Amino acid sequence: MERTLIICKPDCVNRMLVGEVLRRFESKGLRLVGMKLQQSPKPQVEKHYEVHKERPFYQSLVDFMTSGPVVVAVLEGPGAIAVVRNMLGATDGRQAVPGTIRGDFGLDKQFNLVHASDGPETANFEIGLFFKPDELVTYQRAADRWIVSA
Ligand code: FUP
Repeated sequence: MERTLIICKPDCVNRMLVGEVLRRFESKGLRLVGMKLQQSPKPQVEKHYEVHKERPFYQSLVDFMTSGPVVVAVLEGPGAIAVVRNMLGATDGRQAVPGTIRGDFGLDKQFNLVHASDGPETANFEIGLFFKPDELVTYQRAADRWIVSA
């Protein structure tokens, strides 16, 4: 089992696509283990995007990510990190393949709806940045769901 962090960005919340995005992940078989709506504090967003600090789009990205509420969530499932990244599609909505979230709903590189962790280390770091341990809930999947074989 793997966990990954997703952020439904301010454009996603503003366009009322949060339910659609979560529906896709849930339908795929990924389990929500943490979720909240928040107005992100600037230092948290700066830490989250620290790897892009020297990039020309960094300031604009931080401004965007603090411009309105976001929904942050942790999803769990086998191979969750790669599965979620594949379902998001390419960073730029113009290049993202139809069928992916960005491919179906976006036309922009910055307003690209959803963030998702890109590897196990990033996922650990990002989950710790946005959630306290007691905000994550572990529960058993029902045996009759037929999503993952034993
Ligand atoms: P992704 O992993 O697909 O979210 O994309 P990156 O890690 O390459 O970029 C992080 C965020 O920076 C993207 F979500 C959008 C933003 N970005 C820009 O705003 N402009 C760019 O030219 C590249 C990325």
